[in-house]
Amino acid sequence: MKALILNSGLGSRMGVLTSEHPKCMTEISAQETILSRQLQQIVEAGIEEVVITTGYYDGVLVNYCRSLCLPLHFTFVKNPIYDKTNYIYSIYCAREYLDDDIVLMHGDLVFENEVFDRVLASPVSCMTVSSTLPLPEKDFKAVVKDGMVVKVGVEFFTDAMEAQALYKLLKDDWRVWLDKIVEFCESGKTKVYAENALNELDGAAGIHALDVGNLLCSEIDNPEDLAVVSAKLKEIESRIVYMCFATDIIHGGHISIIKKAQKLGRLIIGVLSDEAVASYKRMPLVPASERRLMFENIAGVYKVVDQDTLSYRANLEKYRPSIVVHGDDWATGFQRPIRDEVTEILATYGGKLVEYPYSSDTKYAEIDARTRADLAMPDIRRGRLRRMLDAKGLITAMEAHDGLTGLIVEKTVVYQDGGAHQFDAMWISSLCDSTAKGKPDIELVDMTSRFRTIEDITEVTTKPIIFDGDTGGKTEHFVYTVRSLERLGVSMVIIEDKTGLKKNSLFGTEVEQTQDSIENFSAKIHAGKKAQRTKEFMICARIESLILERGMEDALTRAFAFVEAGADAIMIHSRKKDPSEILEFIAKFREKDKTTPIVLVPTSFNTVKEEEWKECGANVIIYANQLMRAEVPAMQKAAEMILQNHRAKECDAMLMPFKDIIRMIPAEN
Ligand code: SPV
Ligand code: MG
Repeated sequence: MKALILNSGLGSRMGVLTSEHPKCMTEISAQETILSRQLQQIVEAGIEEVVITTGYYDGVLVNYCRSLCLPLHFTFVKNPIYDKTNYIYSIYCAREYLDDDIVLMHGDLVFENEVFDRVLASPVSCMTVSSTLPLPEKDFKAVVKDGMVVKVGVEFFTDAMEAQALYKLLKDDWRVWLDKIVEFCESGKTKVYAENALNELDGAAGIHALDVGNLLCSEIDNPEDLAVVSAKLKEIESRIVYMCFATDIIHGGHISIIKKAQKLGRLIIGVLSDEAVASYKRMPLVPASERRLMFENIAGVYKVVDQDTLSYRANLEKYRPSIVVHGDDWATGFQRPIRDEVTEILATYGGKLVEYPYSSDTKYAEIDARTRADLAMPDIRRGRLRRMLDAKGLITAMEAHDGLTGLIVEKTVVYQDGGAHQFDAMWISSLCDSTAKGKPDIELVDMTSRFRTIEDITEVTTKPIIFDGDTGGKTEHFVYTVRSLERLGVSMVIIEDKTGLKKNSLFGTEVEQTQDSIENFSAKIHAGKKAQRTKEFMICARIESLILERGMEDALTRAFAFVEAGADAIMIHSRKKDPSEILEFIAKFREKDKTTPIVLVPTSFNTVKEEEWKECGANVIIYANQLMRAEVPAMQKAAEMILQNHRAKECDAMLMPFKDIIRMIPAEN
């Protein structure tokens, strides 16, 4: 594709403004002339070849073009009789350089970037027209029939639209018009418009009308036009354009959409907070503060701001952008409500949404896959729990006891309110790990086996892991456990302040259970903290006082002592249905300690919703056994049905179709 700019004319209606240079060198702002703007737009469109017809002050024009130092290859063609002919003859002079697709523009034309983008994106030959501007008395109008331009000239008023000499012409269509131009010039018709030749073709050049409405696309004929166009340009350039990003890696697809958005005005980029990103996809690899820096360092980004929620409302109300830019992927799917809210807010003040096609390039999908693979690595996985806690305030963990349940925790997503809700972490429960092996929950399944379960899960997932360490065993053993868990990429171990033969807490006082002394248990925590090698690993002290009916005071005394001993978090447990003792504990603990995370396992006291837990000061909610308790009755039922019917047919209805289960876990490639 080549650009052809017609700059031979005298520009006599500009008065003194063209006394020393051609009209195209007229300044339209402090930084640019008509020509420098056109050339910059051509460069940004990726066009490298420019043919410029010259005449009036041709030497000045040529020097000026070279002085701009743009990455363009210029061909200057002088119309030697520019003062006696019209630009049809200039094109004729340049004809040997025009054997290509052409974008043709008059040298006095100023258009905003969106107009040029639309012209270049047109798959067919086109001319810019406006269906909304009034028909000018003396300037070009196009007669448009069935979307095609059939005549162009100042004399047409019927079926006509305001038109500007900005064309994209595919090679074959251009050839038809150029042949006619040649015919005209060779028969002496050199004082007419090139469009007079076009009009004789009766639409055979296949030029479509491209309606640019009220977007800026105007020629500058006189000082009044110059004032109007300059003012409009100023307004366009001070327009605020807003985009929001959640990504932690910037690739070519992002840069390309940013470049497009920059052309629409001053680009403000909103960086989605870690909490908001984690709520709809995953904890970002790079925290928001660093993601801000990435965008601040992209040339031409006007400003980078925080966006704290998935909803754009706060920032749209604050910055009132004229344009919001987004990929078109959110028009369907779970982000639709966010988009609807954006369009609704923009409509209240006349802003508009510009959507560009979402890049489904496989190389970007590969980057995403690689990022996911990184998330599974121990060093990257381990620290994410702490970061999520900091970012979200409250996180949820669901029990996983093997690779399959790990995958369910990893992949289950529910779309609500424009967000995607999912579990933040996985809980490797001693109860479920033992039950899966048909063993009682009495620390019978040894650590080697428990670590094997962790590995089965880490092999196929990326979410952070909270490990149920039972009592932690002997202090001398616990220090080894801590380091092994760190190596496995586990983020937190929870150990309970019991000693002797541990039984599951939900038995309560129905079985004999001994609570460890504050001193012993504090020493165990202290030793664990001293042994750990990574700074992010967390040891959580679990307090059994309420389970063993030792009272609130005992629970609180222990909690403060264990924090003092180095515990990074505390877990308070209860087997009552009524959550009030837990709520009382949280309130009393928070009177003195505002920061140490509080972990809950609301198996019995299951009526309180996550948001309420967050409000009252809890930080980690563990769903400790629900997947196991869901699978056991389903399996028992299937087994019974087969036994009852002496065949499998009857139980088929309650089973996952065979074709689904064999495809559920795709092979890695
Ligand atoms: C587990 O899941 O193994 C626990 C939590 O320790 S509870 O069963 O409630 O004691
Ligand atoms: Mg347990």
